[in-house]
Amino acid sequence: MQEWLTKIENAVDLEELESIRIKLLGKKGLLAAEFAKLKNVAPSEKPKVAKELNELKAKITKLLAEKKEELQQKELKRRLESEKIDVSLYSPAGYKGALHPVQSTLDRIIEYFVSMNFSVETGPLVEDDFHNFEALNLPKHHPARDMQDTFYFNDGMLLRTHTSPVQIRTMMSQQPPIRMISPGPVFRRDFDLTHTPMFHQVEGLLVDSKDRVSFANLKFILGDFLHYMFGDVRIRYRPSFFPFTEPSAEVDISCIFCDGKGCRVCSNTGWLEVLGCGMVDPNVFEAVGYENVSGYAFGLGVERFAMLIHKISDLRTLFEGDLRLLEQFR
Ligand code: 2NL
Repeated sequence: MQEWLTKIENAVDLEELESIRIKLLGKKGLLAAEFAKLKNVAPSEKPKVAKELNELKAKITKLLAEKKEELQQKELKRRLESEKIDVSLYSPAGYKGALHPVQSTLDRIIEYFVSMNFSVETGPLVEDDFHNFEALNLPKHHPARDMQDTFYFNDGMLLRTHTSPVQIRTMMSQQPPIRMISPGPVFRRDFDLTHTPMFHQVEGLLVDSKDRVSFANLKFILGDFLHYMFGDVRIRYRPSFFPFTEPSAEVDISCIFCDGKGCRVCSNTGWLEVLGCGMVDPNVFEAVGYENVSGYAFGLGVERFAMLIHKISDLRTLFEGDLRLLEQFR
């Protein structure tokens, strides 16, 4: 038997140890054979022999378990050593990463407004009804709050549908003057060729005393901004409506694909809609406790800007994570 104990001790891998275990403790193993011989042992001797056999079995079981643990540790150590990744190694020559076009577009938008002394503010993605709707002059039962447009949690919280709640939070924690933009992801229950459930928005807000902010100021900064983003384009303002601004306008640039002559991208109108804007509605100022102030605000979709700037025709390519897209932006 000592010979078998030595074999256990000398086993080099788990496979060998398992074959030893079967040979010793298996149904047809050596110990089973010894136990079978018990019936031939004289009754007076039986308890003693049986006790010895049981002790031997316990000893073997314990040795096998110890050896198994030791070999497993050895195997783990070997794998950790052999599969180690050297993060300091150089990657193959010429293989460079690239910024996603949505990120580089966002960077450029932020760069413009920072240069104009706007601060960059962020806030929670999971919002409450007050900051996302109520304070923005979207009272209960307003159609924009419809279950169909908003992702609601069971406790009444929701995924923000625009970045405006960041402006609300900023106005409630700071005093005017305010000059800020709020970039970030927003969420809507909308999924088709031209809509994704998550997209990125940048909204801007400027608030100062009543006599210091006008629609002309808004037109200047947006015109300057659009020329910075799109180069030498013509700009027009169309009257529009948003619950949180009054008056409100949508801003178009002359089509950058056909220079305003009319093509498929601009549906033969010669114009592309790129921004929504307006003077902040007095109800919004009342909700945040501001008095005797005036302000302008605007909002844009970053994916739309990225698609126009890089002439990407299918929105879905921005979300597929296909490296062939990024390879074109290195
Ligand atoms: C669009 C239009 C807009 C705003 C966003 C705003 C925020 C506050 C007060 C007033 Cl706190 N207005 N934001 C104003 C006008 C338009 O976005 O087309 N976005 C993609």
